[in-house]
Amino acid sequence: MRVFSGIQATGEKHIGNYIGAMRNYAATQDEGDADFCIVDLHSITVDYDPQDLHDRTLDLAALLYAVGLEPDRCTLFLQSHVSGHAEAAWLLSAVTGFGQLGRMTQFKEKGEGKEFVSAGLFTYPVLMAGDILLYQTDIVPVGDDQRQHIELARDLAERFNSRYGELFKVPRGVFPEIGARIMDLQEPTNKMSTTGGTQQGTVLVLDPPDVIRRKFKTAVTDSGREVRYLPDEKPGVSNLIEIFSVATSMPIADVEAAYDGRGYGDLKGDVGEAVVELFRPVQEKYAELRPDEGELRRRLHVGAEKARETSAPTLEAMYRRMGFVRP
Ligand code: ATP
Ligand code: LTN
Repeated sequence: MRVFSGIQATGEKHIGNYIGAMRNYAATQDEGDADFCIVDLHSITVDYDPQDLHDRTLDLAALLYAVGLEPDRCTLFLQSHVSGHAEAAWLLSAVTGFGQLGRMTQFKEKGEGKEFVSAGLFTYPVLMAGDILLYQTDIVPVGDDQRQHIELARDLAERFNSRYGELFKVPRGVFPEIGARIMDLQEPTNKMSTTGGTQQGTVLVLDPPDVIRRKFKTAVTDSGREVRYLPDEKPGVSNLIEIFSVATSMPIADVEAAYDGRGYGDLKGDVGEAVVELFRPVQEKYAELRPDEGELRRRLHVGAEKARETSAPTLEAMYRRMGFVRP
């Protein structure tokens, strides 16, 4: 089985990224051949700073190794190191409908109210589909916000297959049962996000312990006092329960039972503490790995070579099926 996922190179990673995606990369790397891609080409579709992109890319590589990706159990690489990704995006744009892209909610959300909306933001999902399809991927571990993009990738695979002959495997998204959509602690009806959320409501994996505790202590909860998992009625408390459940491996019903008759305050304090403990080993490993840029670059170089080798036959087949004269 082949596993593939991509993660943006900019933005500091938060507990939503960790629970919704990163920890599942680590968990799936032994389920088959796993490729994980830092999608730096995607990062230029919104306003960004080049020096920041450069530094954040290396930060993220160190963080992914720190959460448990092992160079000998999976392939981690930078999207821009494997030129086939940009090529696949162009080729797949031939089977992508303009109207289809216009319906993408992420495009609408990220473009809304902006003075400048890049063409790249619009075609972004085609690049993402290419990322996945080039690796003949079976499963894509992602958070809930990526459902529509995965659906598009499946659609493009099917359209290509029927137009040019069977080539791509049609991939399937896998979403965590708990924590597929972690909400902002200050605005629990909105997804936690470094690009769209509040700073105080976004807990970063690399936040110092005191900052983590404070963010949970000040989390917005709902009216009432009962610690019950009811996402529609009690989005704030339900979000905290989900985070606590993941951080402690305690089923949701047990969390509810443990806080029966106690107030929200206890829960907030305990979630903060559990998350500090959850991130402690990750932060320690990160501090060890990040300074050695030579080693990070070496690992990414090896990763890119492997990724090129895996994706090259599919890229070549795409060109041939589409009628290109090959050198
Ligand atoms: P952001 O919204 O912070 O800008 P993003 O979703 O645009 O993040 P990535 O950092 O590439 O971009 O996301 C990496 C992974 O994290 C994706 O699989 C995404 O589905 C998942 N993810 C992002 N936000 C959340 C969240 N709040 N809850 C659960 N999973 C999430
Ligand atoms: N669009 C995703 C990032 C992404 C991705 C991918 C995820 C780019 N290419 C391929 C899974 C598979 C996001 O915004 N989080």
